[in-house]
Amino acid sequence: MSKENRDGLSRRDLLGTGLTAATIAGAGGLAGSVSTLALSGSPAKAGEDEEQAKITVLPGQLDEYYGFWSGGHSGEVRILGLPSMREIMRIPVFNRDSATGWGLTNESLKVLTEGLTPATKAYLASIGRKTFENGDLHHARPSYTDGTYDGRYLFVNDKANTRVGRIRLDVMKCDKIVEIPNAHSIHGLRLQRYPRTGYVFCNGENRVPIPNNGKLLDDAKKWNSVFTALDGDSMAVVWQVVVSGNLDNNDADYKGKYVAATSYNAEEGLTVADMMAAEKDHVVVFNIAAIEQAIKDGNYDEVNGVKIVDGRKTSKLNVTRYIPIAKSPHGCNAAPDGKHLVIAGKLSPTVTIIEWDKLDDLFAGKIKEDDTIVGNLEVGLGPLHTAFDGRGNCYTSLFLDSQVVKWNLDEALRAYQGEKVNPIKQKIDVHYQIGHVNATQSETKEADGKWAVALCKFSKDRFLNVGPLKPENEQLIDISGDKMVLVHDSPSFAEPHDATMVHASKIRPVEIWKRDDPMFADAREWAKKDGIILESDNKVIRDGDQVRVYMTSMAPVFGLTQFKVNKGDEVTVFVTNIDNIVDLTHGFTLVNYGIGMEVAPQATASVTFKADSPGVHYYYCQWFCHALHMEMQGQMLVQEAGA
Ligand code: K7E
Ligand code: CUA
Repeated sequence: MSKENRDGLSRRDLLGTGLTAATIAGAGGLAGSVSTLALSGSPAKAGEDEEQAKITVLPGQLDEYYGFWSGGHSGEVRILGLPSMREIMRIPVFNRDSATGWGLTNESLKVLTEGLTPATKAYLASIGRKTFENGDLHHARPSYTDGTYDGRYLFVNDKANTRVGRIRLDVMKCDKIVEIPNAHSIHGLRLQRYPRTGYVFCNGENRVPIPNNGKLLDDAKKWNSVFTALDGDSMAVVWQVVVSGNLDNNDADYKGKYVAATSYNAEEGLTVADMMAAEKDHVVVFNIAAIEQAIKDGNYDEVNGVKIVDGRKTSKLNVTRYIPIAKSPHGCNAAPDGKHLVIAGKLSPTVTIIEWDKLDDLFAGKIKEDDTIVGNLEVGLGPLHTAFDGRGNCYTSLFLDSQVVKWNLDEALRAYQGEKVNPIKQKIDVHYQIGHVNATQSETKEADGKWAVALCKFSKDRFLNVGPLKPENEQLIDISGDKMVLVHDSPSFAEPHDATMVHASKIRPVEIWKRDDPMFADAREWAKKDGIILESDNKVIRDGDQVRVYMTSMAPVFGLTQFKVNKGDEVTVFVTNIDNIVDLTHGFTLVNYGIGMEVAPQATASVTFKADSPGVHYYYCQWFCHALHMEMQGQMLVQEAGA
């Protein structure tokens, strides 16, 4: 590793002391301040073996937690095990996936297309596409019942193309994607915690004309951000609220009454300079019952088929409140005590604590916005997100300082009352420029304070050099004791955006598909029409120039080892894996046709294509399944017209 860089400083030489954190910040042109606290970033030598033993999951042993990782602009979700940090599985969502055929199969294309708006479908058709090919998945949140995880679903946002997806945790596959009308770019995404999910709350980040149909282009003052409530069961948009300013992150309380969102650009400007003009921005609070009442009372507009309630600052409807906060707030995290909400300052070196229960009085007009604030603590530079350990401590990521700061919530409340306490307990270096921090079960009433994960935007020199594009770095921190201890570095390809860690006992995936699964309901419909029994028939059905090819797969043979079609036919191949054996997945890859798909045990998968390339085309099973896996193949014969 070269010692020189643009600053004439080696990053590696600069690790591990308080001075260096400030030097890095300064060298990078970032505002620097020397922390007054002693830092304790590197694992202490004594006890290091003990720490490594704690995170060692021996071969054959299982992890204690599922970590659901947001894949950022890769568009996917990854499942890691904690504490080993082993990547166990990838779930394609907004991306394409060569291994599983996500984006190629009829089943996945249905998920990827059915929830798009008519305008988007028309636009995509005009450029010859069926769906978007990219996504930006920032936040993955497991569903709740009564304030803790219930193992049903994982909801995810797409900042790039204004969508929300749902992953079924029984099969670990995405089963629904909806585009959110009227909003522009879904960023913050959190879930109703009580009584259950329930609502999925989605922050539309950018301000646009509503409807965004090519009018009002020069009148930016009339543009707005939109907050959306989806029904997590049906994935239908239930209602929207127009707000003032731009929405960033959000979170819901533990009583099912309120959602709060950080909001920047109170100025409603278009340029960064305009957006930074005012001293204060806001936390927008949404009163769920009041919004539902406004809808009942008919106090809404209907735009693109969605009921929109006016929640701007000027609204008389009493559905929102704007709590002034230092400008450009970012993270919005409900504490597991059920009482407090922690807002991270981003540009302000502070966290601000809001008490949920005071919001009743705020909406009743008994107190002022500022009266809901019960704490304000200076924590360091660039505070972004906060995690909790269930023992009253908070862990806030500091982007500019490249640190995680541990502070005590109760002491922060007391300090705000004037008591002489120092709520800051420890700061630990992380590498480097941390975005999210999260901890095991942190976002539930069962926060258990075992492990935290620092999701760092830069790895710089922490791993072998792989060229100009470096991996990011996710770091495991032991938070079970008095002191945080950094115990593990994991490189990560774009992007370890955020993660939620769920105790393994909460997640109960199946081992084998059920034959009546909704994922392949369409295939069952086709089979019924064609008089086919998917589990046993191997037949070609011709219907004009539409050809449906039904076959089973059972290691190591396809039920059909050859079929013939005519050039120009529209062919649909249905493969049903009749192996009733755990971990016996087959595949179907059609050579020189750009087709490959996964067929897991007891699943049916299908793909439709035009047989425009004549000749002999082999298909084979690409998923290793048997000693004779190589021999698991067949041929599609495509006959030239008149041949
Ligand atoms: Cu902080 Cu998109 Cu979660 Cu980025 S948001 S860090
Ligand atoms: Cu079936 Cu490989």
